Amino acid sequence: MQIKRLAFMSVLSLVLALPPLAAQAAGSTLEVVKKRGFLQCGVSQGLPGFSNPDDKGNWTGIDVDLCKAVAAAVFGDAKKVKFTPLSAKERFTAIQSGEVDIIARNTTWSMHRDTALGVDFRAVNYYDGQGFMVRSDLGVTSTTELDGATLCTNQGTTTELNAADYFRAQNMQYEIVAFEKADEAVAAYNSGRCDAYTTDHSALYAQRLKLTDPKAHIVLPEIISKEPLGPAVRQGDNNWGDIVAWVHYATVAAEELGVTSKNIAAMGNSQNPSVRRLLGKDGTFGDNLGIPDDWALQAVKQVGNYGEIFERNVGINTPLGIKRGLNALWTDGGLQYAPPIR
Ligand SMILES: N[C@@H](CCC(=O)N[C@@H](CS)C(=O)NCC(=O)O)C(=O)O
Repeated sequence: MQIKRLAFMSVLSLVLALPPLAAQAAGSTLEVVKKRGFLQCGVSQGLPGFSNPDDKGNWTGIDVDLCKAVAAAVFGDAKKVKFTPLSAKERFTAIQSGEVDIIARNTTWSMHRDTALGVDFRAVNYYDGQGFMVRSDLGVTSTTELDGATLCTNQGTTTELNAADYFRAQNMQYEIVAFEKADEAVAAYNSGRCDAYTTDHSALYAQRLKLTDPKAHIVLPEIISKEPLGPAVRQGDNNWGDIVAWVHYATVAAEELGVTSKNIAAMGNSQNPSVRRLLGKDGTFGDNLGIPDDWALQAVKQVGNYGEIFERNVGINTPLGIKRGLNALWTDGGLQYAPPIR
């Protein structure tokens, strides 16, 4: 009897020791964001197609749109977001310290970052890989011809580490010149300081636009690494991570279901159960996340589905001119796939 009583007491004290759900939520990122009235989003210092400010300070890009979509889901207003430009080196400290609520900064999801830096990666909004760019008149057509090359790149990136692995595996010599600011790396390459510029493939196309004569440079065909780029949040706030991940998935699900920013009003009358759940007509999916039930509707209406976001920022009709490739929907042979909303 005594033992039973003790066991009951210890279960009871455990239950009492756990703060109620509302109290747990009080210090949550969602509550902080709601109280502040806007989302604080960490982005790059300027990478066309991903996060790039114009002269008036308006940011555009695929990463910028992810944050706008989260703001639309939380506040019903995609404009309720401020952007903090971060160098590659600064980005993890900024999320750890609470300076930003999310980093959407062409950041590679790697095991070390996910497990040792106090951050959680929750989705991949752009599947990429590392490549090299050289001046066409160098006469090099493959990375296997880069023995002895000097490479310009950014500090604090996976790029430096991959280059080391690749040249070692190929038994080739190289010298790396790494800069804290991306613009310094581009300027150094542009002035002939390095034989090659190396970074994520998408960023090569973006940075080539900044060169004096973009047409005088070619991107070599090899991809030497996997760079799944995605948003990261502070470790330990699962609800906030869920919101960020599911907002991305909602944009992918919308593309899968043929829901666009243009037809979304008419889609509200759809009897397709998947569309109805996505748009918050059936179920309590928003409520489960702690945000309004029209969360996904607002994200897609104000920012677009994944295909619209991709095409607008980096797609074939933009200066970057990138094909969907790995970022096509899984139904088209790509890797973009949304778990079911049900
Ligand atoms: N995906 C890689 C590279 C990310 C990175 O910082 N790339 C540079 C080179 S293009 C960049 O975005 N620079 C833009 C900036 O710092 O504003 C990583 O996560 O380490």
